[in-house]
Amino acid sequence: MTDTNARILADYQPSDFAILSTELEFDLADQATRVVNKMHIERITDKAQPLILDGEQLKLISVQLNNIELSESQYQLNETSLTIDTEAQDFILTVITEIDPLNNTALEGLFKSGDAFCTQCEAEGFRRITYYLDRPDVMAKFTTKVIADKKQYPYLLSNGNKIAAGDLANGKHFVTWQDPFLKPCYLFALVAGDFDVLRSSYTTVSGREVALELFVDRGNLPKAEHAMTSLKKSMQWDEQTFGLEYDLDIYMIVAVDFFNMGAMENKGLNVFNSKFVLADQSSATDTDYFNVEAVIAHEYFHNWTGNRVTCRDWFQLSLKEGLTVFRDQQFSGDMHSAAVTRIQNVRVLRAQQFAEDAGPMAHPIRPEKVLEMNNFYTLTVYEKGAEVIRMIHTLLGQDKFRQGMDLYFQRFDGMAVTCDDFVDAMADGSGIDLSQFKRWYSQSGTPELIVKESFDKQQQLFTLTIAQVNKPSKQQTEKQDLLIPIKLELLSDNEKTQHLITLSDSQQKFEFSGYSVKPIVAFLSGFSAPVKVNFPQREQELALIMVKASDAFNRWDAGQQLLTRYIHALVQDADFTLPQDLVVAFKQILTLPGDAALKAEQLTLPSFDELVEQFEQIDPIKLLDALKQIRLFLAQGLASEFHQQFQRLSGRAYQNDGQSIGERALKNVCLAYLSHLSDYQSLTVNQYQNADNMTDTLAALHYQALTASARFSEQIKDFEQKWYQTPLVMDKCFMLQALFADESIFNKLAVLEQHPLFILKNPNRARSLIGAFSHNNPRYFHCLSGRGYRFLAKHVAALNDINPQVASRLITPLIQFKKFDSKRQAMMKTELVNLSQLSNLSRDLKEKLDAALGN
Ligand code: B3K
Ligand code: ZN
Repeated sequence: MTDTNARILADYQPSDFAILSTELEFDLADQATRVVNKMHIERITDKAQPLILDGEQLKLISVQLNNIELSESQYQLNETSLTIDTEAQDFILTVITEIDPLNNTALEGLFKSGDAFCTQCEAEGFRRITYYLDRPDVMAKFTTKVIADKKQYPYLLSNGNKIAAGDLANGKHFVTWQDPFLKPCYLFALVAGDFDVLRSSYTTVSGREVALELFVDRGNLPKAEHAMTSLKKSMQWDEQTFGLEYDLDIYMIVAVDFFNMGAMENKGLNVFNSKFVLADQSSATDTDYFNVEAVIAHEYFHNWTGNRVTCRDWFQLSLKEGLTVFRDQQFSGDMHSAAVTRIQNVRVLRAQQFAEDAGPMAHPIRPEKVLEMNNFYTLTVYEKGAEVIRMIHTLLGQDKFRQGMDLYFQRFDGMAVTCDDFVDAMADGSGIDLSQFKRWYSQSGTPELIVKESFDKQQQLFTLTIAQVNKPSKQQTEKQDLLIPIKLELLSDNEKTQHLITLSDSQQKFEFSGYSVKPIVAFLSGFSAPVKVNFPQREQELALIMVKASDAFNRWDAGQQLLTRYIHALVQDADFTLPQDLVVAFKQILTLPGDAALKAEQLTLPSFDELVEQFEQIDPIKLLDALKQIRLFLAQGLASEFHQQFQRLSGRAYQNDGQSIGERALKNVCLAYLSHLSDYQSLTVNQYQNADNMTDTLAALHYQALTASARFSEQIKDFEQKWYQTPLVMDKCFMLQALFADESIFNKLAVLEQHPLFILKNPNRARSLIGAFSHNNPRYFHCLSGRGYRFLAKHVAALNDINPQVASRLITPLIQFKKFDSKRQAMMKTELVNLSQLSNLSRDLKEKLDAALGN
């Protein structure tokens, strides 16, 4: 990347100024909100630097220094900053700006979501509200007065505690909030609107009562209960697991329909995409319920890992995100099945993070160079970041991990720190050396482990030789050996032994004595490191691991490895004969007793994305055909077993407990296989008609779309009529149609783009059509006519003007073009080149296009 505006980690300099307090006053109006920002500023270095405040898309009204208005010659203004040449050491600066929330379609800063005003400041949105030192290591005490029309906006919210409220002239009113905690401006929030409020309270472990308030659109109160319950569970879990207690007297969550991502952890006032708040039996799936709980937990956990201790600069993002994802994954594992939660996390990592780490935007979990910070809220920073924390947890063990965390909070509460600070605290708190381990923070790419085994019968010695390969990449031509914790289990006739070994060199031998027969290795138990494994075990061994390994991840993974081998064989040779043993193994899983949710995972084939990741280059249609073949083979080989299970698990009244959820998942996996057989076509149709919950409804329609069922159009129409007024379900309706696996999809897409409810400005809606098609309809996205690529590129171009963040997320499948055959590469590249020539190309897209096109 040649852009000179890119920021570099190594260039970090502390701020020359501190902001001791920030007093804000907002007079809200759709197109002309007036923001008064009064800052108490102190010079904290002896450098004679001018004060340079960040600001974008602001109309500056006035600047006062110690109450004296500055003339235009006393400051410099440009597109991104306001510079004040002053030698003052300690002063009050008052900046008045005007902003236009109504036309803020980028949804950064202050914007309107429907009838409500709300904010999104992370990473650098605050500079779209007022001129400020918009960086996370500048922390201030905020007081915020919000003024608005009382009828339209009865609720005026901001961070902290309410300290004043009252009526004003012209039907307006005001509320003033004060946040007693120091915070960077990215954690600032303001919301104004008319809502229904679900109120409850939580008594903390030390006996303090916290008011809990959940704000939703009018009429949605019953759909907020699950979010409230999830919040209380999260508060309790953090007390019990990490000894962390909530610190304000009030915790508010507001759900809005227009939001770029999942949610935002603003101090005391979380703003959420309504997708991660609202849930009830008829409109939300089991996965939605799970995700609501997980995102509520994630944002709540940020109160300590993110807010009380925050990042020194944005390169350190994984300090709070990797750690908080790890915490929410542990929480979900404790609330549900730890094994299934782990497997699902690994699937996401392998399918998406590995792809990112092998693609043009590959970066270490602590990136070193950033043009647009919003591009770095990635699977790498979040999910691989969480794996890195998990490895520390594995190396230290539960108790020492906790000691490290305790020391981290003791040292850094109220501060803005680095990833190194975190690892040092974990090392000092536990007494375990993590110096080599730190390389995980600076090295991109997925390591590969090459495993060889040997057995000396005479010595009764079993030896594993493990090598690590860290392939050089364009961004990092030289890579270093990492410290990799590897859990494994040795299975022999009479015993199973678990081991934790650490690989620190490029190749090491590990010996295990006392074996009269060669044991079988269940390798990388619990997926103890985010690596690829090259270990050519025999099929019989994998089959044995599938049933015998103690660790559920190992059992599941052995099955996935077997399936993957056969899929690779089919890609090589479409006439490859699949072994009947596979049917036998699947039959065992299906019929033997066991956890239904785990069975559902074991019976699910590796996804297209997971498989693409394993090839250097692939013809996507060949891969899809191989997947189709194995799916049909299993469906035909096990039709009566699938049907039997399906019937056994059907027709039960909806319940929301873990077992029922697992059984629904298993039932729907059976239905998925059966939907490919002509004899069972009526099953999805009937399930749609009889379902009493969204999980079953959606599964029925989903499989109809994937098999291009003749009944799909009639049932989806019925679905649409029923849910026309419910935005979150209409997102599902668009998504289902985008998955229709038939040539006619392009006509369908053309009709859907014209649908009165297709609103490109709403990120959820944009994702539900454009994202769903390009990500989850690979056969037509990759069709040789190039229509799929053109469809995506056209919408990315439109979104470049409306909402660059969303555009930049949606472009992902196009920039990963190197994975596909040369014909497709050429077509995808053409679209990227065209996009790179857009006249007003956003920073977000520019950064990705430059990386993809090698500029
Ligand atoms: N911290 C926010 C993400 C902000 C993304 C800005 N583009 C939500 C979260 O990770 O909890
Ligand atoms: Zn987060």
